[in-house]
Amino acid sequence: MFIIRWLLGRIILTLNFIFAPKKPRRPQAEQAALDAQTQGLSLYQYPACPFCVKVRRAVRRQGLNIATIDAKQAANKDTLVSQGGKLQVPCLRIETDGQVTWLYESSEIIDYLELKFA
Ligand SMILES: N[C@@H](CCC(=O)N[C@@H](CS)C(=O)NCC(=O)O)C(=O)O
Repeated sequence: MFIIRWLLGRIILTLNFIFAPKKPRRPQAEQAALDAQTQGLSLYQYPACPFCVKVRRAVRRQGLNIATIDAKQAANKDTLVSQGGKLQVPCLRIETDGQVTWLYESSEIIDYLELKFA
């Protein structure tokens, strides 16, 4: 079972690499303004999780720079569970004006980003 999951993960990562979506090209100032808006966002994820890949592709397609946090690492996993509420990735940590919210579900994360930054 572990081998099959590992293999599927490698296939997903390879396909994602080969068919990586194009980042939009923006004027530097526009990108900098966008980066300032996304500074409070971080994506808790696993590298080879298909739902995480889906979100990372959407992030790339939108040309957003959002920090990715590997939830496989014990400290990050603990933070996700204790502050987010459960161990499930992807999860978007949203910090605005000192307030933190945790958004689970890949489709909801993508909808949120499209609504906010499209
Ligand atoms: N419906 C969720 C599914 C997410 C999901 O199943 N994530 C798996 C990883 S692929 C997970 O977090 N499993 C918990 C674990 O690995 O402990 C979504 O679309 O985001």
